[in-house]
Amino acid sequence: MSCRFCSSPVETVLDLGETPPANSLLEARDMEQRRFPLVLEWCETCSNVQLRDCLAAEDLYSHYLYVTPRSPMLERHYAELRQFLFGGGYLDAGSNVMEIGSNLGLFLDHISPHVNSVVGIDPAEEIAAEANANGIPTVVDFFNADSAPRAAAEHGRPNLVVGRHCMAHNEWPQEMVRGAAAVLDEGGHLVIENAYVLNTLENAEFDQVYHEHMYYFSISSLEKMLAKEGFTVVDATVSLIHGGSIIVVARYGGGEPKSSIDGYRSREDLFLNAGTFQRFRERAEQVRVQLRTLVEGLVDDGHSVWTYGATAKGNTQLNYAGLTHETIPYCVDNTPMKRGKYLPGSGIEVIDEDAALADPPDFFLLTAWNYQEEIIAKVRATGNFSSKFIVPIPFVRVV
Ligand code: JHZ
Ligand code: ZN
Repeated sequence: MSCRFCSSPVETVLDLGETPPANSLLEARDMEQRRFPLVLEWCETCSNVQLRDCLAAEDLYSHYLYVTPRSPMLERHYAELRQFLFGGGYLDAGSNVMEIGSNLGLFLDHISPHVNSVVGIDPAEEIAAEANANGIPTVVDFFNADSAPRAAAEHGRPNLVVGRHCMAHNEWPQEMVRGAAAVLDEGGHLVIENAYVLNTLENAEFDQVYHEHMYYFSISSLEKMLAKEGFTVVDATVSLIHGGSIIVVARYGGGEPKSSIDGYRSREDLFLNAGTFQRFRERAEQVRVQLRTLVEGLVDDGHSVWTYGATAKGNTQLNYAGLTHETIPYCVDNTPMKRGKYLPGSGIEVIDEDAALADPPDFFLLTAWNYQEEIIAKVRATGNFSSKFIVPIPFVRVV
């Protein structure tokens, strides 16, 4: 296979086998599921890290089940992101903001009191309908150079386009960048937030690999893609959200990068090499073996183990470790749309948080490890001090 950005040959980093798409939860456990290979590759020439086999966006997102959770950690993140964007002069009270893949519109809801206007574009019909019902104007569409100008004609031309955790969700992310170029004037900004490949590798987050994630961006790889469409990366910051994310600000029509960008580039140059990818693969294999051994051992000894968080990541963990409903009967999740459904691959039944907290298991496997503190605090606040938590990433441990 070859690099989708520069056509050079690529190397396989990690092969997680064939799995169903992570957010395709099942109505019934015995429903037929299509499986697709999950293979991560690295291009040494341009430092792009990509998924080998990409599914069509229509198949992945038209009936999407991921809705942004209500979370204090996310609320804090929105406030920090707003302060970063206002502090850098990328947003002000007169700004019009357009969000790509806005989901329920929680970020737009957060910033709307501080700016002139907001609009979201999201292909998931049911979720966009809910956003509109909650007062966040949301257009049902994939974001590209056709749909963005249509939305701008109806809702106003944006000064800032933001795409949070969606730039990697498409085989051809350039199309989203072209959509931003089609609606921004010179001096307008495109802000991209995405899981940061250095964190993914450093923390052995092999579970960030699932079919929705077709790219594992660095600042260097984003910079090259953005430059082709007339954007210059001028600023960046990192956040702990989702296991470590980068927030990159790109100015349309050129600009002067802050000196910090050089620092990111040189760290990436140093870190992205064959040895790093080999260690990543070895650590993923270690987690696979340890997780399976620990959970099966606990269940053999008569303990109950459920998972916490019907996450996309969790499905990669469970399917790679070969854990199913035979050892783990339930997954706890507070998303109404996921309740009563079954996790793809493992067939684990998703149950409501309240029901689970009333009659908890001996162990929770924290498949939503990115919300570790928040979830443990929530469980303890119900008076449950007995359930222990298995945290799988960056290494398997019980807390
Ligand atoms: P969460 C998703 O990944 C998918 P996932 C997507 N592809 C992506 O890129 C990242 O997000 C950013 C539940 N929960 O956000 C809600 C509780 O039940 O880690 C969610 O289903 N109780 C877009 O799926 C899940 O956990 C709680 O208290 O790996 C969290 O999913 C909290 C805080 C969450 O993402
Ligand atoms: Zn390449």
